[in-house]
Amino acid sequence: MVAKAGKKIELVEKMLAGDRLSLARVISLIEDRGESLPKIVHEIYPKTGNAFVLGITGPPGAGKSTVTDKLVAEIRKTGKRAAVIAIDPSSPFSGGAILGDRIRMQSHSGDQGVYIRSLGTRGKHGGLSQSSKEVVMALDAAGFDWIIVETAGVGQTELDILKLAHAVCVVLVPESGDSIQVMKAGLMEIADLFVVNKCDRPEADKLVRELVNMVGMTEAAKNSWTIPVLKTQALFDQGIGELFGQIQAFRDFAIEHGAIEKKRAAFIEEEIIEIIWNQVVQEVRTKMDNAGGRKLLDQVLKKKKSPYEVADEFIS
Ligand SMILES: Nc1nc2c(ncn2[C@@H]2O[C@H](COP(=O)(O)OP(=O)(O)OP(=O)(O)O)[C@@H](O)[C@H]2O)c(=O)[nH]1
Ligand SMILES: [Mg+2]
Repeated sequence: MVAKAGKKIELVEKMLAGDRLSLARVISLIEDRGESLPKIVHEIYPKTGNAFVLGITGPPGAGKSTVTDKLVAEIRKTGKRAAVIAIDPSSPFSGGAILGDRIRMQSHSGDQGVYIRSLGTRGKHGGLSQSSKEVVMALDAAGFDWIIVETAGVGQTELDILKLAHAVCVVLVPESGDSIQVMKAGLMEIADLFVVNKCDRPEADKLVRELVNMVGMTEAAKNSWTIPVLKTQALFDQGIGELFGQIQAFRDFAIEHGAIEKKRAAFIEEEIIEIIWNQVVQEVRTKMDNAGGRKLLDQVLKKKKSPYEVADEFIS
């Protein structure tokens, strides 16, 4: 897995020149995690660093894709280019979300300044976060100013968003349950902005009040940015302009305070560690597969040695 200098990958060159089909193929190559991956990243990486990455997370069916679709329209009004990645769009709530997302985002089809892509479930090679991080790199290099990453906030995925987003917007709905649940889900720690969507439904104001209270309580700890709680009816295009305004305000604030630079550094460090980690694991497996490893394993299976003893022996 070494990225040697030499012949440039034609596909990447075309992608950098703005060819969408090449971009799609580069993304597939990143997802497949094949042999060309290091070279692809090698060529893409120097062109990155311009895009602002916005994570949109929240419970299944909260309206994340609808909000995203309307945000893309706002971004386009500013003349900037937007890419959307939907990660693991597999919620049963909206019935085959990949198709659903396509339909919802159809308003942008034919717009060269918009690119939409769904990323499949966790592949067998490497984690979801590494692929999605490298796909973000590709989109950044391809010249998209905004990259919106949608993840369904269930379990671990909502934390994955922190590994690649410069800002995180948490979308909730009146029926999300009381705000104590929100706190439990750890969303309070990851949110830079809260959106209460589907405000056409009852109980919306109650959730807004609770969130505002909670934000107030944690404010002292966060000591800077006041997390806004915004009301939207994404389906009816209500409140989106305001939301985009707050997202831009957060971006400006974060840039001014050096927070984006810090995040970039942290993401790259994580990426390097992941690359090393994957190679080490690969190497250990290969060595384990050798006769010696097999013998050691047998000794553990026969209870002659403990796993720790064998691990120590193996390392030395
Ligand atoms: N009443 C109402 N419905 C909405 C609103 N926004 C979105 N919806 C609907 O809610 C459903 C789910 O919306 P999505 O945008 O797919 O939600 P999501 O969070 O992306 O869903 P998953 O990706 O499956 O987790 C769709 O039927 C939308 O039309 C809103 O403001 N009010
Ligand atoms: Mg969705």
